[in-house]
Amino acid sequence: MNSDDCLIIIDVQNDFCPGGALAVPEGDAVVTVINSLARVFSHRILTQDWHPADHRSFASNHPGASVMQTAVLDYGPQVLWPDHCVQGSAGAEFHSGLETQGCEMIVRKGFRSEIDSYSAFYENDQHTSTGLAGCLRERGFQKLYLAGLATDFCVLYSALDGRKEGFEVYLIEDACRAIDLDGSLAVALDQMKRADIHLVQSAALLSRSS
Ligand code: VGL
Ligand code: ZN
Repeated sequence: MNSDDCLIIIDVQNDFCPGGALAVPEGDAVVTVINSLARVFSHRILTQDWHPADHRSFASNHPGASVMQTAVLDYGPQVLWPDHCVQGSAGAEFHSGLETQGCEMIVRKGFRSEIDSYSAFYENDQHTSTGLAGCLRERGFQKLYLAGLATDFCVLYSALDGRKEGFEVYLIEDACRAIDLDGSLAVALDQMKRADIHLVQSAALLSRSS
């Protein structure tokens, strides 16, 4: 891969893996794929979902609400999740098998109690910036390759915002897994196609550079 390519590893955390609070089916299957990609990308960045216990995306903070229900918050509709990725908890840690040592930056998101943040670039109010776009531009990256969890939430919104910020965006399909809430995976793949986000498989990237 080239020096202006960056692998962005989204939310490969215990709570999104089997046994976690918001387990994505086969979520842990992305770990070996992402570790093998580390061999061919010189630049890797991690994101970490990082919520305070009183976070508004948690159903537990809405009396009478149930998990996976949609609520209307100040910025619009928001799925109410089980408590997950609470700052400092074991569930918020990266999966223990994930090779994080060579990663150059960790972007934490969702740390404001009132706003959720699926995207690595903008919080769910679509206005509050994480600062990532500026960092990537200053580092001179042009092509972003996305991997991680979950395809239809944090990976999707990161991919769409990456395009909006002018990057070329590639989704490494087999390095991601989806929550698939009411058909959300199919909708996500369609949205990404329409936004000119390229779908690629890890094998193609691995063979290209070996
Ligand atoms: C995510 C739901 C809530 C994700 C994060 O990483 O896709 N999904 N918080
Ligand atoms: Zn979250």
